[in-house]
Amino acid sequence: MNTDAPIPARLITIPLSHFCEKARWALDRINFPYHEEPHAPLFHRLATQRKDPGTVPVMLAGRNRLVDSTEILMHADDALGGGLLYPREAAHRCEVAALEEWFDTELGPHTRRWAYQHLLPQRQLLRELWSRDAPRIEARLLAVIAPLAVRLVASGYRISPASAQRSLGRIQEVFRQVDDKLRDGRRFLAAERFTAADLTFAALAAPVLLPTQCRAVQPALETVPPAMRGEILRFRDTEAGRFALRMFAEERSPRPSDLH
Ligand SMILES: N[C@@H](CCC(=O)N[C@@H](CS)C(=O)NCC(=O)O)C(=O)O
Repeated sequence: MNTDAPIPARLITIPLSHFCEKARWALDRINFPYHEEPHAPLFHRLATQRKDPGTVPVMLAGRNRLVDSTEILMHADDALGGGLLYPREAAHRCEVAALEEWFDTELGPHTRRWAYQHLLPQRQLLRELWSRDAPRIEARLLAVIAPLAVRLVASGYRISPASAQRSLGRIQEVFRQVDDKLRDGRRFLAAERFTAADLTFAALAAPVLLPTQCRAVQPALETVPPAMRGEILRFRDTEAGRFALRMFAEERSPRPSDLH
């Protein structure tokens, strides 16, 4: 037995979460050894610690406890020698980090709020999405606690028709600015090659695009309410939307089980 084999990190996730897809994609991309521990919402709190921020992804890697997706990407990149997700050159690295921060704070929370506004009333669909890939016991208990989870999600993310409408405007503005960046024909946002900036934009835009290659749990386009479907088709038909879909198609390697 090879006793030097690295112990895989533990990645605690909610399968529906696009921030978790950001971390998962990064780890898959650079072959960082990890094992995913998916949980239904609320149960993720039992898998994390009181002193954590309460969100996932959380990654436990050796003695390191990373409680934010950006920390996870930076740690994994560093651990494998650097230069994989973030350019080594300082100016480029700063640009990638700034774009990642912008998408984390401006895109991710608004795509989530917009998607939940459409999905919260679809109780059956929502429960199916929250249960998928979760431990069986949690999926069963969701039948009982789903109404509480819906209330907590609605209040925690301050979801209402008016706030979702404002979020839609904020997403459209990010897409417009990304459209502008891409206008000069560049293939990637901040460097000659794929970086954490491209990955973060695509992963956090996933709720408004539903890319086929996305490994977060997501609804099928045909199953979402017509107003949501119409908006998704409009986002897919923008430069930024096409860019994110291309990132998924070209830069998200297939899962091993899809290769057979
Ligand atoms: N800044 C955090 C945000 C992560 C985040 O918001 N995660 C959401 C899921 S998309 C979460 O865990 N929500 C559950 C909760 O707040 O209880 C990161 O980048 O990791």
